[in-house]
Amino acid sequence: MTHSFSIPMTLRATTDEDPVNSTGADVSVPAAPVAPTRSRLRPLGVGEVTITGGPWGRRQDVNASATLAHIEHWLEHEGWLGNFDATAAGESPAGRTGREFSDSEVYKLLEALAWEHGRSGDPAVDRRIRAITARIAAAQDSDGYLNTVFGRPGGPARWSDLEWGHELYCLGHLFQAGVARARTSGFDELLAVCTRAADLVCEVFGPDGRDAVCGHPEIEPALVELYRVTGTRRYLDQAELFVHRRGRHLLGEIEFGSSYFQDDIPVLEADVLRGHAVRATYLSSGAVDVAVETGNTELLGAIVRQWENTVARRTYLTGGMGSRHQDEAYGEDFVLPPDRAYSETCAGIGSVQLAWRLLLAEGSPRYADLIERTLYNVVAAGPSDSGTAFFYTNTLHQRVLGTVPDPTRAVPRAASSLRAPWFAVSCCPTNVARTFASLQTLLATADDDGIQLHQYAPATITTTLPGGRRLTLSMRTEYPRAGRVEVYVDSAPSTPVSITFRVPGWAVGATLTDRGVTRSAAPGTVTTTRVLVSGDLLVLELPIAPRLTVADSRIDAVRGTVAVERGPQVLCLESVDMPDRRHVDDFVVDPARGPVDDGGDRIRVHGWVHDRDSDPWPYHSPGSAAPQGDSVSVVLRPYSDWAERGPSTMRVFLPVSTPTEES
Ligand code: FUB
Ligand code: ZN
Repeated sequence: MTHSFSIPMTLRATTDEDPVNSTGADVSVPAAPVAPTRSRLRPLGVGEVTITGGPWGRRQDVNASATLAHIEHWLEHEGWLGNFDATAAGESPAGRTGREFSDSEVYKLLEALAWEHGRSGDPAVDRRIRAITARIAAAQDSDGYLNTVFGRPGGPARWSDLEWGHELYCLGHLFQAGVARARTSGFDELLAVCTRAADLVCEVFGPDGRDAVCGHPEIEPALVELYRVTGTRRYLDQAELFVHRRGRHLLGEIEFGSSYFQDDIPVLEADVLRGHAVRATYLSSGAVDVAVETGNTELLGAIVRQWENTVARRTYLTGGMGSRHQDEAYGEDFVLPPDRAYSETCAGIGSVQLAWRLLLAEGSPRYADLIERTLYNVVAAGPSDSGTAFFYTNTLHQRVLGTVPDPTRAVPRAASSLRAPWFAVSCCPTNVARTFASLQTLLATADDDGIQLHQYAPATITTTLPGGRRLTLSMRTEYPRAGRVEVYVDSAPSTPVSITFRVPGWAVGATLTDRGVTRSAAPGTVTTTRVLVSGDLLVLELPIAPRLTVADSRIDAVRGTVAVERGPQVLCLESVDMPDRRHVDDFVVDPARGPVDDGGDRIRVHGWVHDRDSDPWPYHSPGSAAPQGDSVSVVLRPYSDWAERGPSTMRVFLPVSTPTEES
């Protein structure tokens, strides 16, 4: 597919206020994780959008009241916070605990706390941030170096293992925490720690320094954001260098091959995301950031091309990415087996981050479609309702009953049968926490003409459009349980304003009603432009009746099956909902009878229960298999809720009864 780009106009300054407040923070920059100096759409900050209820509101509340403290407890319990104290005392790395990248979990917690503080203003959260910042700052060397593994007496030298050491990766997460803090509370000690470290990175890896990259991309988007916060051009230049150095085999040979860390093909030349899925999405996010800030349309085009091919060939129905367990990586095109789905929660988050950047750059609703799919079916599936247990991988087919993990111990790595409180590699819980703490920033954007609504949730949105035009909207909805989205105008300028609604790709038959006039709204976007007055109501109706979905026949692993979706949610069958709690693999769908909405989150499908346990050989000539068994109907529920009721077998893709299998 060919694509033409222009990197669009500046949309930054939109407030009447003094652009620099008393803390030194630039208040014209949205308090959001991604704040381009120019882009087609302008992100809104944590203070401009408030989620007031619904499933996402509940997730934010649980994140604030349970998840953040849970994470801090585990960081102390495992000694990953204590590593900073030991480093400050000159005692590390002897007795150091955790993997080489455990510093990054502390930084991701800090980032989550910063966004949460920006959301709630809770002084207790502010105190947590200050306390953790002090421990981190104490561990920083006088020249800016900061890491609890490398560069310590008796330990490995600085930058001595770029393939696996994660030093730059960890600093990237530190910078994102510093950016979050600066954008929500102004410049403080944390940002000072960041700039000291970033200056050192530029010195060591700059144009005259080491021609090298980190084995795990992450510092690229972080340096761009640090540039956006501080205005220090060398941070952007350094990010650009890192992006363009990759793909030139600068990293040493490893068992998974150089594609694992995207060092096989230069970013400009690659056609699809490959290798380790988190690494790929983080690198691509950084490449978009660099492209947007430097006006590099070729680079932006390369990432769009890779994104299109990845979505078309390497993405699960849930939005999940990665089908290879061995290296947490993308499989070849159409290798998307549901029972081997790796679909790491972090890869889902990385995909959201990438799609969000592309949405800001280009404005196309297709990016928000993928964000919605991934938020509902990967990011929401990761944590439990309680916010204190997590999936690391997100399988689409659980064949064996899981065992309940010990709540007092970290589990080895990517346990997928039931959510666990903590992992030895615990990247996912902290990633979920920072995503939920800043989730409201994904709902809407602005441009010179008005507001674009990308995600639907009960919320208030208030912003200032160019020319000092204040606009406040309230969104009321029970989405995704119901498809009606009401948008009330609370206050508006006297000049015309555009309100643009995203119509998801699956929402065929949607309508928009404005001043009593209803018009149809095809998938894509629908816009109203007029002078709005307080009390005006716009109503978007999205058809969310459950629907059957079949996969491209090249996804061989799910041929002969159907999935059921309802609105943005992928549904699944769990054995706790089977007659007599039978194995989900015993159920076969009758495709002649569509899914029926049973009310609440329950969708019913009809089919048969097979009893094939006595079959001595699972292969037959067409038409000679055992006859279908009892006719039953079973309840499907949102995939994101699976395993909340204890050990269960589960599947998303349900086999269809076909003439070739049945007699
Ligand atoms: O390597 C750091 C993080 O740990 C990765 O992003 C995850 O996939 C996990 O391997
Ligand atoms: Zn992870």
